[in-house]
Amino acid sequence: MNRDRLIEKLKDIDVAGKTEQELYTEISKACMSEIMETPQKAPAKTVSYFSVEFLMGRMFFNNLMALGVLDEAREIFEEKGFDLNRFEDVEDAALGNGGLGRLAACYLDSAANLGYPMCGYGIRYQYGLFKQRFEDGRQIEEADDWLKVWGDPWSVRRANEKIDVVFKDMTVTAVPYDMPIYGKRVNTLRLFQAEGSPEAEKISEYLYPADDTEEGKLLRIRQEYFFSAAAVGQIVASYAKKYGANFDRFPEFHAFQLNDTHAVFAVAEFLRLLTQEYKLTFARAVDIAKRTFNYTNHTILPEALEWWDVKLVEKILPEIAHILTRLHLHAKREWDLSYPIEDTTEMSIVRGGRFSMANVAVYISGRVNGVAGIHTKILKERLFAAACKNDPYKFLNVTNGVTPRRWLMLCNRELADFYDESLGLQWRSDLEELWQIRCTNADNLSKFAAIKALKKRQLAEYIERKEGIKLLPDAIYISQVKRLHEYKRQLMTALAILYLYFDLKDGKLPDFTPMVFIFGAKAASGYKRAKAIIKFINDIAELVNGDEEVNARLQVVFVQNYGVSYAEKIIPGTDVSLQVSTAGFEASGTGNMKFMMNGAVTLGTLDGANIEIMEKAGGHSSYIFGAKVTEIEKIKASYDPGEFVAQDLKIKRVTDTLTDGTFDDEGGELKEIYASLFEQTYNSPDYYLVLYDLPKYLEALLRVNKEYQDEERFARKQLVNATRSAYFSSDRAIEEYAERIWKLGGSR
Ligand code: 26V
Repeated sequence: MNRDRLIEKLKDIDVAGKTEQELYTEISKACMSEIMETPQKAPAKTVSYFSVEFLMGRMFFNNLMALGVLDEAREIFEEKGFDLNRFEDVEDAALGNGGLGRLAACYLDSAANLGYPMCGYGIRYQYGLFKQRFEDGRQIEEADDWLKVWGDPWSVRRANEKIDVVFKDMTVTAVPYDMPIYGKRVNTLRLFQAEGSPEAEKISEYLYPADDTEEGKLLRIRQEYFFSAAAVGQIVASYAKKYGANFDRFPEFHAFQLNDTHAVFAVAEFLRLLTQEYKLTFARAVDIAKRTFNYTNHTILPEALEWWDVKLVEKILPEIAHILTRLHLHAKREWDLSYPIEDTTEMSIVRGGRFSMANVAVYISGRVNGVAGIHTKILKERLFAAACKNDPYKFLNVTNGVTPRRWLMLCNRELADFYDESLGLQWRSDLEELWQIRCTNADNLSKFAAIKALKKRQLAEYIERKEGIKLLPDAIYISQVKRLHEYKRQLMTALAILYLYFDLKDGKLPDFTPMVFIFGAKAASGYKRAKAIIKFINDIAELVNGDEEVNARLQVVFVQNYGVSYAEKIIPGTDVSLQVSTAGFEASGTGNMKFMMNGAVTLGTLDGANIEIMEKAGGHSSYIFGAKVTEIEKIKASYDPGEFVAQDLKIKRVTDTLTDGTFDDEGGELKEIYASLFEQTYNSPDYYLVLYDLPKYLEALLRVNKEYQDEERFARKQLVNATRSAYFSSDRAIEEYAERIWKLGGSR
């Protein structure tokens, strides 16, 4: 990359008479041409990162920053009379739905920046995660036709590298689109687009098509096999071109990472190629696979674990079904020979006529990891207990991380500038340097507080523009932004807000510091209860914001279409980060890390990476509450939410609003929520202990409210969080993967 040459190219771009889209494409292409000319050292060993989601967000600003031309480009175009901020309307590449997909994007960024060779493989969905807006407080979904207006100048179609993927009933062409990931190395994210018949093209149409029908399930299986087989096919072919059919050395040059189980068909395809095309014995092929594959688990929720009916797989992929069945027998024989006394049913690949994709992954992987300390412990003790007993060294923890480039330098340049002025530039490549910032120094504190205040004003302006709501200027900004799920307990926050609302109306909170609650979340299309919770929160927002008696002290806003770009605004402008999942359910969380990096304090439960965040920030800089994972089983044994509420009339008053006509419930949403709390539905009543933890949650919120009054002390807590966040950089996480899992040694 030649920076001067790029600057010249940018200067040569004429803005006159061009549409925003034309300019966007032209500037992006100028950057791309420089990126593509960067010379590459041939890697010794490459990581292939298989993921069904890559939540890249907007590439424009990130890439200009990575190329070191963002500021200058702004000036160049300013002079030409064009404000680059207009590209804030460019669609996010939202080819993912949450933490798992955003993690993949952060890891690509870190690997490139650290100089590790890593190639991401996934699907180039024509439509990303649906766009969300609210109508009468309800979520409305619209197709995310992300390519339509702005195109995709950051990817290159590689038609000459297409590959056929063969199903029993059709052959589909997988055409790669390569997105360069610029850093110390230029890595690639390769997304395959399905081409051929209209049926074939459906494969890369939507992210997570509904799988409640057989047709839907078959489509999901097709998607998974499609990108896994395309990637494996290409990698294996290019190896064979160099080394012939001697695959013994394959693991020296390749490490495969399965980002959850969606790419587990890659295992079967790998075995198929090695045995059928290159004539290895099955046992040899399995041995090589075992030295190549690794698996990261991202959730213990039973409904998210993948099981595919053997019959269904046989229908469209008979050979793959056959190989998985053979692998099942192979594994069983191996266990029988090595571990004669263990009952291995739990770790079986085929169980009850279905393939357990997680068990395939665990069996074949050299390393299996969880994504936070507590999560890995749960994997070892519960989900994969039998496998762990047989092979304890296979399991390890790598706590997640987030890229400080997007989540600090890009989204909070004021804070980054402050660090530059205080420390020089070294911290930018080694976040540990931030430890040197003195958090007790009055000057530092007032500078930090001024930055936080500025980011809050910027956020308020943004929300006003997008949602038409003016946030209270002098208030504590408290955010809960993440996918909508019962275990994440947005409902508990909603009930807490109602509680505060009634107390304020009753004059019971005389010294209350104004609080603004900001929500952002999409509910999965078919997840009725999650949608009901959105409606409920919007009802509460209407009640609270419209009530003159309280609306100068309490405010609620649920932003529409939350995604990566919205997060880049909300996170820096937040004082308090809500991470209140039921202990044991949030594998890690990564939003919590982004908030910490931007100096929000965590108010949360001892779950996922919160535990490690609190350890690093120290008890004084976090607000911890709620049932611990070790207590939950015991609590549930005797817990009766009806009885619990009857003993606390103030809580009862809050839950009564779900049925007493406080809110109109024409759509039956509130009834649905009420049932989830007090009746046996698909889960036991209040399965996620929303009511049980509510009193303690309120205490913690009121503690924050009180302590915020000492502004300097609160700013100190925030600055401590920001400057102790190095551990949660994805650079640290990738170093761990490189060393402990991929064994990249001298590969960079
Ligand atoms: C499951 C399903 C099932 C229905 C269709 C949509 C859908 C989409 C994704 C999943 C699996 C979700 C797995 C996931 O995103 N886990 C998150 O991974 C993060 C990165 O490790 C972690 O921080 C979060 O705690 C974890 O929930």
